[in-house]
Amino acid sequence: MSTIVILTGAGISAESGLETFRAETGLWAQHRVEDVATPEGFARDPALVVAFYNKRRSQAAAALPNAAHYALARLEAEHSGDVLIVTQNVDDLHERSGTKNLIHMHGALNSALCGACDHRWPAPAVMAANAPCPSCGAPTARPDIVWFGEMPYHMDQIFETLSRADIFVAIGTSGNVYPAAGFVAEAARAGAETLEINLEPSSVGSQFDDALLGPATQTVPAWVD
Ligand code: BJW
Repeated sequence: MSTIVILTGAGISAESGLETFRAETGLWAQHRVEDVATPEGFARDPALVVAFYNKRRSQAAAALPNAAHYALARLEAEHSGDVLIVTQNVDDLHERSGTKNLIHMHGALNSALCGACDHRWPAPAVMAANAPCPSCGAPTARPDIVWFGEMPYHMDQIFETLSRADIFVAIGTSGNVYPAAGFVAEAARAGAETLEINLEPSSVGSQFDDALLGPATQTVPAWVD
């Protein structure tokens, strides 16, 4: 029974209408990373950061899973071994398409986190800056998002699964952000076959055994079926 690890990035949700980060007109062309995706940016201007994630939460809520999300859910349901999907995305389109074994390594728009006591709770549709934590009462609620310089979630479980992976597939991610960009090397070291599915080769594309180029709504169902 084989173990399949799938890493997804913003490209899998692009055809659901959610912007990627590094496209010419993507999120990083509209906002300075340092302002909206670092703990220092949040400390400087919490209202700006909370507004950035409120807008993205409402866009994600209005989006629908696409054929690529559904194909991965089908793969998980039908594969006789383990399938782990590790997403860098903070939208909930994988779970809404039926995926169960899922890790949100960069956090989730629908979750709030207390910067003081680490308590988590469901984020309201519109978060307020400096809202109180429902557990400890400190005015330190923040989006439950992993910003630059912070430790991504569930790294032990991810590396443990990569160490016994038979197949590793990266879908719609540019390979610019670590530690996710290093997963292909980790999987290859463990002896896994590696496949990149993307519109174009990523920054770490040469490290994969194979590539399937094209829009995810076509390439992912074609690979799964
Ligand atoms: C399609 C498509 C279609 C489009 N079909 N495909 C120097 C060297 C190494 C590391 C570092 C370094 N200096 C600093 C670091 C660490 C830093 C880092 O990597 N920096 C780089 C800039 C170099 N990383 C961190 O700080 C991380 N933490 C960390 O490292 O902790 C220490 C640690 C050490 C060792 C082990 C473990 C931990 C934290 C990173 C947090 C990233 N956060 C963000 C923002 C928050 C989430 C959010 O707001 O949504 O996460 S940044 C942003 O980039 C977001 C994404 O999840 C992430 C990746 O982006 P993604 O998904 O790849 O999107 P794009 O836009 O880049 O690419 C889209 C792709 O889709 C493209 O390839 C298109 O071709 C494709 N595509 N349409 C198929 N239809």
